[in-house]
Amino acid sequence: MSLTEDQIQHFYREGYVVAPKAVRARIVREVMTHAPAKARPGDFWQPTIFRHDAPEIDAPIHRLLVEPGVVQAATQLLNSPARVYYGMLAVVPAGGRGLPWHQDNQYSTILGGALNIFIALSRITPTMAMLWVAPKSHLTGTQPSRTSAEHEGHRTGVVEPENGICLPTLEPGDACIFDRNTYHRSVKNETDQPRFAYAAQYQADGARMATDGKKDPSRMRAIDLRKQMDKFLIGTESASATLR
Ligand SMILES: O=C(O)CCC(=O)C(=O)O
Repeated sequence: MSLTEDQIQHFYREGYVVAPKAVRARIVREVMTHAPAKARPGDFWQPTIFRHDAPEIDAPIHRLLVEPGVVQAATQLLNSPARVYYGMLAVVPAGGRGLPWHQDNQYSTILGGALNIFIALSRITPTMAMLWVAPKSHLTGTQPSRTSAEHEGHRTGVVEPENGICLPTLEPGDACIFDRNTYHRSVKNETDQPRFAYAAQYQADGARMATDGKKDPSRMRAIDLRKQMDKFLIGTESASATLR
């Protein structure tokens, strides 16, 4: 997926951009032959997190991190080779709650460029724990945060944004790309079907951790991770050659 100049300007100006058809339908279908098994009973958002030290675990799901169109968009927006920072399948069970308003940088602060690509794996309507974003909230940098009383293990902004908008329906493979400082949340899944999405997070090649000013050596370039993951995706299409 190659983003247009208009889409790139929207991302920088508003802090997010919607990218239809970011992931090929065939790849979404393949991922969705594995993702439903990760849904657990419960009434709250459920992650299945990529492990940098064990990329073979759930590779048929985490392959989205190295999907060429996704990496291409990250590379364009970061204006540098993209390093994989974090990846997770995010399921919101039927009737379950999503996450409170937060900036990803309120969990761990990365300086020098980082973003999140929220990929719909099922059709996500506004009442299905859809993603909300607060336009332009990236412009004020990383804001004070606290642990959320209602969402165990999660952070939320001390001051919630007042200009949040709910995204329109996303079809499987559509994505919303947002800056690591853009406030976002998801609300309740009011339907009787689980919501499936994948959050693919990248940082610029030279980005550093605010805690110690160092580069994180565990965060590989997506192009290198793809070569590793190809080994665990035997029988499926290899895309290494098309990655830059
Ligand atoms: O899965 C969701 O509903 C929200 C994802 C999210 O907040 C994140 O990836 O930081």
